[in-house]
Amino acid sequence: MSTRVTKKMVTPFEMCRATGAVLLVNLYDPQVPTLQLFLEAVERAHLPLLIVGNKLDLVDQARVHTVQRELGQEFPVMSLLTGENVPWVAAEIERRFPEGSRIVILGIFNSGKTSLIAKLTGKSLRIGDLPGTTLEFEEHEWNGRVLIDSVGQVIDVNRPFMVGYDFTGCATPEEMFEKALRLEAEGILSSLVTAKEGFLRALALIQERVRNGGRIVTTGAGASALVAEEIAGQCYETGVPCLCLTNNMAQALPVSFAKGTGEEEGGLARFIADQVTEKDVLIGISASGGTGFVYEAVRLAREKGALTVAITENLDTPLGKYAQVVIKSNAKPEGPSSTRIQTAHLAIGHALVCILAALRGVTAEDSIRYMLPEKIATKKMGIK
Ligand SMILES: Nc1nc2c(ncn2[C@@H]2O[C@H](COP(=O)(O)OP(=O)(O)OP(=O)(O)O)[C@@H](O)[C@H]2O)c(=O)[nH]1
Ligand SMILES: [Mg+2]
Repeated sequence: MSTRVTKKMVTPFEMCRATGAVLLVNLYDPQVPTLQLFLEAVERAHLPLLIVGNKLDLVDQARVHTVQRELGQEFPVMSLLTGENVPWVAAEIERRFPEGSRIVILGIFNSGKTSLIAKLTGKSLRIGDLPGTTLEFEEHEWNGRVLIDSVGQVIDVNRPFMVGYDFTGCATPEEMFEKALRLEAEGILSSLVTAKEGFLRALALIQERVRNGGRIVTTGAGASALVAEEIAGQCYETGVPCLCLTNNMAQALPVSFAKGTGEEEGGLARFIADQVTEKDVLIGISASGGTGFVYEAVRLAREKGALTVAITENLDTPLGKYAQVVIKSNAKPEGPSSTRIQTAHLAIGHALVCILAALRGVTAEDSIRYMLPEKIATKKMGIK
């Protein structure tokens, strides 16, 4: 089974026979709606719970308060990187969960679940900033207790999270249809707050680049490739020079590119970054923020002076770190399938291109002109 499939597998929460839970909150990118689902699941399972905020080193006190307010809970905060408050948290885990406890460490990927277990047990474990470093539940002995590492995407097996929507309570296809469309719209609306600041920064910087003759280059993989194509298409229809390069086009581009795609993502990243000049804008789109060639192309393009923008759901990822400006959607929670995220990314892309066009004073007449087919005289069939 490939790791990708493994990553998408949902491990039953109850199967790990936990008697207690620690929920780690990534203060840097808390993803409150998803945390709320974790809280509901823990409550339904009647598990004693300790909530702990991590990555204190990356945020200020005001941020901590905002997250606590949004989550409706006060909780201790620590930094596993600097060690701040970690001894206190370790003592608190011992105090709350008696010997013999089976404590499941929950939290969205990259919240530091495995880092916490490594710190407590002194073990050397697989830790990394790619979403989904831990792909299975793993048990670790600690002080007469068992710490259970979990997969960042596991939320609640009582709900059908393998699909984009939870149709619980829908009796007819009609109700499902209404719910699906409402959920898609909600994914866009809940991105309003998280995306706004990055969007406005990106807009101003892109406007300047386009004014100075720069192009917009878009990239993404799979469903995000479709978003990349759509953004580029809209750019073209509003008179912005653009280029879209995705792994969907492997067969249509040079051999070295196709080869690079199949063998390692580095070749593709280099190919994309090579097409971007220092005048251009590279927009990398990745729902997870962990698509290798996308974040690597962004890193390389930024190195040569291009403006780099990420559209992603997850700030605390390689793409989030490498891009100069991040436009963060907030379309989760919905489990491994990401329909709502793509819908939100499309809406963000449409807004970007249309606002750019409005600010450039593109008129209806202009835009019709950009869309009209232009005839070019060509030879007759059969003339060699
Ligand atoms: N700045 C900072 N980084 C941290 C802290 N704790 C963990 N990290 C980093 O965050 C990343 C994710 O850590 P992991 O322990 O792998 O997170 P996880 O929750 O197990 O992630 P998954 O296995 O993907 O679900 C790693 O790069 C860690 O080094 C912290 O307190 N501050
Ligand atoms: Mg982990």
